[in-house]
Amino acid sequence: MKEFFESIPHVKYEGTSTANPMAFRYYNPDEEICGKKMRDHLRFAMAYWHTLCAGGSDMFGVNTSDKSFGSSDPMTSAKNKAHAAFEFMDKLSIDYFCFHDRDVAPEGKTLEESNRNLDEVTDLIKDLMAEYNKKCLWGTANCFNNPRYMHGAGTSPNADVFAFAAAQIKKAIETTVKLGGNGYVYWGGREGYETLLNTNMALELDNMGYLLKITSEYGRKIGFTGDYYIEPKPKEPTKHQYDFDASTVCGFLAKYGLDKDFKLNIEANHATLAGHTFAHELNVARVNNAFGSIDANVGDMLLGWDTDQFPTNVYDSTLCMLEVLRAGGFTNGGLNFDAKARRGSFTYEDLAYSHISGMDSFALGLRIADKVIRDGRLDEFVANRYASYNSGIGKRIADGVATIEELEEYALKMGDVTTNTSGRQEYLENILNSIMFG
Ligand code: XUL
Ligand code: CO
Repeated sequence: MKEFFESIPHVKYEGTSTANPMAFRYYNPDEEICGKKMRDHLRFAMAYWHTLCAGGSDMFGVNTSDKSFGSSDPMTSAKNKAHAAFEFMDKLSIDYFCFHDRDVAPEGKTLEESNRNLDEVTDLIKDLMAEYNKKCLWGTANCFNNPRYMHGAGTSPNADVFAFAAAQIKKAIETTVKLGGNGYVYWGGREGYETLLNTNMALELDNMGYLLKITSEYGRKIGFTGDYYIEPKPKEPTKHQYDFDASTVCGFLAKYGLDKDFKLNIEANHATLAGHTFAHELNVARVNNAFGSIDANVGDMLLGWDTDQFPTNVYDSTLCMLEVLRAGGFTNGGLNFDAKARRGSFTYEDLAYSHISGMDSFALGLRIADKVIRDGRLDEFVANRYASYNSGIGKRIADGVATIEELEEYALKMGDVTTNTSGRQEYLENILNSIMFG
């Protein structure tokens, strides 16, 4: 097969002294950090839709980057794209990929034709996975692009659309199983609404719960043993997306009895759109036993939409990796670069530079997060801050045995609280800086 990315070399770790922009300065895949190789901590994945498909178009202009990979015939282009995908992952030392059904093979005129296209291209992808030793982090169905999904998929007011979405998801799960996917993601593409004037929210939510139930149960029946994830997002494309944020999704999962079989895929840009930090959303997932996987990207604080930029903010990657380490690391999840180079960064070299910058930022974040944990001062501070729950009345509260009468008697005897101590936020921020920058 012809080489597609001739200007991209095999990118290697060269350490911090290198000035080579086609090298890693922090990501050394086989180096061990707290007992595990960096590649196993980070489990980097390439997002097929951005890296192989997105051409830089926006509301004001057409593509700036050619992603047809040498053919205008959709099936030939899809097969060339598969070869290009594995060449790219190989050159960048990316071990995993994530895909939507419609990223890898073109949609046909009927569902049957679409399924046939998917089978044909994924036969090739399966061979390429074996040849290049690459794995599938997760698969998903694109139930938002086609006009049939204009009012949603599982939350469409039209039952025919619900049926079509169910059939499409069934096939996407089968395809994920075929490729040995570690996970399957549900992102509620257009599952939300624009106006209550035309919306039956109760029915839409019940239908969405039912769609997740029957499709996820089907996956288990055909031998899918990986994780199911919901990916929260508060808005865009709809004004009110039902999967608003991690907390909302945890409540939804519990209501529809799905909490035992679903975790969360947290995306940084979606967190900030919901008015949260990335670390907050990861923490909510962790404390609800729903920490699963991550879409690593970043938005622009001055823009109110999903810009899907490559993440280069090392504070964010450090706080993210702290959450990952505290969750005990990834099991089936990983760091998927749901990110695209800017429209003006239109060359193949930019594809490499953007992945290198994202991978190095998270590798550095992992190195610093490990130092923060080994340093111990932040953990020690937090443990001491809650020490009043380790004995006496606090322990009785934490154990859930303190009665309301007992608490009243305790408060009356106290007269007033005189034991509050400083939260020391600035002191702690300075500790973090000193660990990061020496
Ligand atoms: C959209 C988004 C999706 C999901 C997969 O904002 O993040 O790409 O990650 O459908
Ligand atoms: Co995403």
